[in-house]
Amino acid sequence: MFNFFKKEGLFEKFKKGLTKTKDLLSEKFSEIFEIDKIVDLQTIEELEETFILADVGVETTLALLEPFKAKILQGETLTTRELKSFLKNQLLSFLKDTDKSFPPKGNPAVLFFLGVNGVGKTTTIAKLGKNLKERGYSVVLVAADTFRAAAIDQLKTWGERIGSPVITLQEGSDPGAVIYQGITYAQKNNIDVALIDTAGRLHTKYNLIEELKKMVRVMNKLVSVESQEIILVLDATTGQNAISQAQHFSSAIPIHSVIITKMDGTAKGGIAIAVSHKYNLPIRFIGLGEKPEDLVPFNKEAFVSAILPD
Ligand SMILES: Nc1nc2c(ncn2[C@@H]2O[C@H](COP(=O)(O)OP(=O)(O)OP(=O)(O)O)[C@@H](O)[C@H]2O)c(=O)[nH]1
Ligand SMILES: [Mg+2]
Repeated sequence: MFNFFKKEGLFEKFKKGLTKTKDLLSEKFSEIFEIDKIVDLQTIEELEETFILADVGVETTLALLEPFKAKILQGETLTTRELKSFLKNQLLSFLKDTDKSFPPKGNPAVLFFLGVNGVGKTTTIAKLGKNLKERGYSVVLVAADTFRAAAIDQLKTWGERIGSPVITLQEGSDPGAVIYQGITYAQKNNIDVALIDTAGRLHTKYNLIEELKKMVRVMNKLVSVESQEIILVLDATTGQNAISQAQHFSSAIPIHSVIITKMDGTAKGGIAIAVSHKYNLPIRFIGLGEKPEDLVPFNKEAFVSAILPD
């Protein structure tokens, strides 16, 4: 997975893209960890405040620091240096891994994107489609966002730019029907990866979630679960709301992974920890800007060392 983008400097780019979150956290952390001393409850409380400020969320923050609080309450001594090293491991364990290859194996592999309005589903599909093509995969884009004519046109334009076929039906068509056509097209034409764009929808709207379930059922009839990846796209700038989106969507649909976009513009990068920990979801990529090369694979070691430097 980490070889997905083999280009130079990705690690640096990843760290640079996290600058806002890093700046917010590192100032506080450097105060806390500056001198090696015995940790007291006040130190833990300062850490709690800092994580909550970076949108790690109250529940995940408490879970993250609970073992250290317990140690102190039991009268164990812990130095700030020890705490930092334990905390790093704790953060790493909160960020879930996946052993599934990307793209998944299948003829075709199907990547299914969902999320609320404007999070970056369509542009992420374009970025990934371009990258997959550069790596020698044939791709097809499937315009299952039939809600607006403009959404179909947006995907068509991307398809032209990256030189990939785009499967569309008229505005207002059943999105399941487009998925059926898109996947069968890929099967007939021996296309490696089908990327399915869906309409942005509120995670709280019952009928829109039911529609999503129906789309997944159509996909399941055509391809095995092993060859799919159902990807929830979240916008980092929405902070705690993104966590609520992860909760609602993952209780309705079997989400396999998450892509967090717009990480470049926000200090709310802590949501990666909360989403991954609370809903057991691996983070595949993060979006660090609007250009194709701004979508980079998530690397948890780099993430943790960016927010908690040595
Ligand atoms: N800064 C920044 N902007 C991004 C990123 N990803 C997407 N965007 C921008 O977010 C805006 C919305 O992107 P779309 O891809 O149209 O979002 P969508 O989820 O398909 O939207 P709907 O189809 O309306 O639900 C566009 O202006 C994108 O360029 C990112 O990682 N960083
Ligand atoms: Mg879209």
